[in-house]
Amino acid sequence: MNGDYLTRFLIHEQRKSPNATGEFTMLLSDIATACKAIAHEVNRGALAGNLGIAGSENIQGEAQKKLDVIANDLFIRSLEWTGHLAAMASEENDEIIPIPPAHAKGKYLICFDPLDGSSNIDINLTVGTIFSILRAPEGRDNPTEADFLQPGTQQVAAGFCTYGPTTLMVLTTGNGVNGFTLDRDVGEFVLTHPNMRIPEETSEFAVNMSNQRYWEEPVRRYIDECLKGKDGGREKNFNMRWVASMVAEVYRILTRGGIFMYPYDTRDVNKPGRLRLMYEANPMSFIVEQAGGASSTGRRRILDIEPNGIHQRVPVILGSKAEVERVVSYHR
Ligand code: AFP
Repeated sequence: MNGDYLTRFLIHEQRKSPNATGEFTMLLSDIATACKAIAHEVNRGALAGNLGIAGSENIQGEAQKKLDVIANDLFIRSLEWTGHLAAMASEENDEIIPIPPAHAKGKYLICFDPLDGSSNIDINLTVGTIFSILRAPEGRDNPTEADFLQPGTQQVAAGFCTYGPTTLMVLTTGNGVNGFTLDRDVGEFVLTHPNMRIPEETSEFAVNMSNQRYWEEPVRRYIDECLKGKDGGREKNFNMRWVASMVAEVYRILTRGGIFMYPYDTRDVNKPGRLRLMYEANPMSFIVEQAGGASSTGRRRILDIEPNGIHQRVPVILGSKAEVERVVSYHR
């Protein structure tokens, strides 16, 4: 209940599953520890020489920030020894990350974006970590990339942390969405936002308007109508937000509703969208649906997509159900 530490909440959740072994609970607790370690490095920023670029690139061809690399290393090192994971997949690593032979393996796979919103680091805006947990196939000692390629409906848990004015963790294990605030004095996450729900209606949209000329017609029509508001046939006027950090946008939508869009982009057929399915779109879609919202590419439910690669990109339209359904209807 409200005010509980994360550990007590996880044990309470575990008791709802009669044959739970506690392994899943321990994994979530270890992920929370990894996020606290990342929060510490993010919050030290320039004081620890953590700002600026690392001088390397990731598979996405994006210049890595120092904190991208620091967060990635921290997340991997905090989880590889736990014995709960069979393998990992990271935005920052081309291939899947095997568990070193020295450590026991577990029954879960994790996909993660260690530091989402990196373009915001040097300007001191909210960044975060996103993670998605899948089951590893039974009896497979060394999972392959193909073992990760499960539709989002197969996720057993998903969550994200925001490193902003407060450090917050949002988590779903399939029984709704709960938010936890880090109490730095104690060093524990505290349940402060139980049972988060997304209002079905909204008058706030989030999109990077500078890409407008690359959108498909249904998205252009929807945004045009939002911009015209009551003067253009909609029953209300709209407000706009764009933080360029998905964790911040999704958290805002969980607290007051909204629609977030990184839609299909005609620039590069190999990049149907900017956001990655396995460690951005799927975990956020699981969370949004568990909070009563909806999440679609415009043409199909994101959680139903059969992945074809761990770095696959998809268009993303998620948030308040009524607005997402309106955009989907325009695609028909
Ligand atoms: P970075 O991690 O490279 O900053 O990308 C963040 C992100 O994947 C997502 O969090 C934002 O919503 C989106 O990209 C911002 O994209 P633009 O910079 O094109 O607006």
